[in-house]
Amino acid sequence: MNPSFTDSSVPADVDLSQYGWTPALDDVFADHRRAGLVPARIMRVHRGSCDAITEHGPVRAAIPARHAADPLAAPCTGDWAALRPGRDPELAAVLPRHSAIVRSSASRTSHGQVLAANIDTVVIAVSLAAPLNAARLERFIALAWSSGAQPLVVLTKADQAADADAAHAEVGALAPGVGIVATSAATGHNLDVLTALLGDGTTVLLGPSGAGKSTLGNALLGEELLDTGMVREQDGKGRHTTVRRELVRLPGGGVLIDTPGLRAISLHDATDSLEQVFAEIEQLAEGCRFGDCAHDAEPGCAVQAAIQAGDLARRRLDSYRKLQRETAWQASRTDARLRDERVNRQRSITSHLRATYKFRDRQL
Ligand SMILES: Nc1nc2c(ncn2[C@@H]2O[C@H](COP(=O)(O)OP(=O)(O)OP(=O)(O)O)[C@@H](O)[C@H]2O)c(=O)[nH]1
Ligand SMILES: [Mg+2]
Ligand SMILES: [Zn+2]
Repeated sequence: MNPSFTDSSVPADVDLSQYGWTPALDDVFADHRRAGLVPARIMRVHRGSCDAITEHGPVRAAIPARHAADPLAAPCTGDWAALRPGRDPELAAVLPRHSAIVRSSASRTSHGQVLAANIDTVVIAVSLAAPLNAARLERFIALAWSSGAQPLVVLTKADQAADADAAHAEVGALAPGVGIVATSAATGHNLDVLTALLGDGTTVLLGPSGAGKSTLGNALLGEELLDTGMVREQDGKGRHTTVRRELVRLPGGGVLIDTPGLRAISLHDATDSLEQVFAEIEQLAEGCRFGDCAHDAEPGCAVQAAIQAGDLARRRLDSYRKLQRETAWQASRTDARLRDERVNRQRSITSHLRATYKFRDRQL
């Protein structure tokens, strides 16, 4: 950590544009600057503090407890923040996000959990050395679309693929409108293509444990900065080697966020993104006789016709329905929570008003 960051006489030694800072953010930050705050991008979050990069190098900044109250607003890796400099730097504000990966948290509340913020590309790592899990890939793609960033499927371990072309085609059928590139960190295959695709934006690596996210990250970095681990012999599953979300700068421009392998992905607010994940079904549905066709037993159903003709896998339709039910349920939980919050807020306003009037009445 660099304590000199508190001293404004020290010239800036980090160009934050290399970390994704834009002129538009300069405008957003103007008031913070006037208030004596400095911009920083959050690289890593700890309990009660974070590591962030500033114009004067990396610092550890305290995160006041009030920022943890709303999990969706809590600072996370990739966030731009306004820090109050000093001997003990402190996070004062989180800037508005242009994209965020939000999954439904495991808790009973309907709050989401932000995995990474201000992402341009979501790389979904899929190992070619293990059998394809179609339903899981569909979830990852829905999660990626709903973030507001561009998904990209990266097939890893191409050097171990039984039939890379067949796997490519299989993934293509699950991911309409999503780019797919097969890579190998072991042989370097297509790493140049991937580097060009990612450009100088912010990329997050998502995928199950053992998919090769950190190994791919190191290959893109050109050095072993990220921890990697072995997979189990029998099923190719990883051992959750990466334990925290971590932002690093890529040598050719752009930044990379490595993440721990996700065990389960619950979608948070993905209703719209499902239509993109299952774009071919939505397109077929335009040919159904009834506008509100449920693609069950309705006459003139183009979706069922495509299944009969072997043009659409029944599994895809089942999967779509399952995820639709899940997001509808999530949405109803969110609605219930918002309603409760509104009621509580209203109650406290009412009791406050009552107390005020009582007080005034007594005064009169
Ligand atoms: N043959 C081959 N093995 C690879 C390749 N990429 C990764 N591996 C191996 O796959 C295993 C898991 O790699 P990691 O990079 O740790 O996987 P991860 O996705 O980061 O896993 P978590 O951090 O647990 O989420 C390691 O043994 C790697 O050596 C590749 O391109 N080819
Ligand atoms: Mg890892
Ligand atoms: Zn139909």
